[in-house]
Amino acid sequence: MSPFFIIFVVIPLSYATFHDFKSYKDYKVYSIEGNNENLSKIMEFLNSMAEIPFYDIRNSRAEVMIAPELDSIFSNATDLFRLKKKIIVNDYSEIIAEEKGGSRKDSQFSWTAYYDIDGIYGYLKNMSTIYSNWTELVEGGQSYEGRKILGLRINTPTDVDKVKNIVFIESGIHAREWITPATTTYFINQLLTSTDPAITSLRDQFEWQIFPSVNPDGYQYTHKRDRMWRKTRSKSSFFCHGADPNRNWDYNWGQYGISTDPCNYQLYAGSQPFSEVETRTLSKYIAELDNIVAYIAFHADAQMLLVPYSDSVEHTSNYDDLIKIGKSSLEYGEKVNGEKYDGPATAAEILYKASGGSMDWVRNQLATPLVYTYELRGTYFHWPPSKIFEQGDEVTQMMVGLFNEACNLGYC
Ligand code: 0X9
Ligand code: ZN
Repeated sequence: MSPFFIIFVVIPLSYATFHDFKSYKDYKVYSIEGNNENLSKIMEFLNSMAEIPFYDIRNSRAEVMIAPELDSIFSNATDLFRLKKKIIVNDYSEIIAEEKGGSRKDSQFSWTAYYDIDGIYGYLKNMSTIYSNWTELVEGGQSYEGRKILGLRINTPTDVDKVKNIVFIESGIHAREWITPATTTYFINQLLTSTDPAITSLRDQFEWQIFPSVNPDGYQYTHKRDRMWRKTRSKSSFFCHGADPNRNWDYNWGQYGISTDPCNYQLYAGSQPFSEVETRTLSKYIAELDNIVAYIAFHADAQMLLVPYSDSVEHTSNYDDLIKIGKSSLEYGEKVNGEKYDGPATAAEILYKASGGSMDWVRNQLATPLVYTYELRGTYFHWPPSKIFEQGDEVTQMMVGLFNEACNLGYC
């Protein structure tokens, strides 16, 4: 082959292949039904053959995203394993196109479009300047590609000379769950600007440490390259990247709901606990905060409220309180849009068992009394940009309901 061919044709072509935004043209989402054992087997088979951008197995049913070139293999495999299949999304690229079409005002952050990491960090910086008397930009850790994990600390002055308890919000640990950073900045905006007494008193009662995107490399990758990316962006093997940052924390690491394959697209737990710089640095930052009363993680899109622990059906010492408080949160949320969430309950009871999550580590290591994971709404990590405010208002009220009941029960 001529060296000119390599320089002028092969190199630009491969550059384009690896550096373009993946279109997901004609990728379908299927629902398949059958017994759990066969569902696990088919997923094992498909995962060994190709990259499966998304799958989820629950209660004799799975949802799986299939590339067009895998379609006939998938069809044969479902016949072989005697599984019933149904198409639920015909072309995922159409969903991505709708999402990209959000309306944004020039140079102004809004909640009618999705912003990349620079947009989100720009917003946080801007707020820390506008409200410089009682907010501050904080650095919760670093990422593999050298980004900071930035958050906003909100601490309004009080008459009483008392150190406030901290509410810590972790959002966007899974890169593709776009509604979580958007909802989190929406909630920050509510705390900063609302005049509703329920929200201003919530703001004043605690010190808030809010991190909209704790996996900034992964999040940026979903904007620039691959909308379905979930993990970090570290090098996990010669050809593969990333570990699931919600399987990488040092509590029962590597036991349930994980993969040991560095190329597994969703669930690789990392080479060891805290192998990822993001979880290692963030956990250190959190451990140095003395008085966290509540740790809240936002995920999408199972529409449920989870309490620790995620890898066991065993209940924590204040489980009954967690459930009461969680119920109040969901009741307040439901009043906004009439939406019901599953739970509160442990992930092991209503979702699936998963080890190495942040929520479990925080509860076990720091004995933080109130620990929750909110799985927000959406379908296949998509939520229309025109409706971000709907999710934002719901979550704001969920926070009001959560802390109302928490204070009633003496946690404030
Ligand atoms: O699997 C997860 O990490 C979460 N679901 S998601 O679809 N957003 O990926 C559930 C998290 C439950 N909590 C822990 N495993 N700690
Ligand atoms: Zn998640």
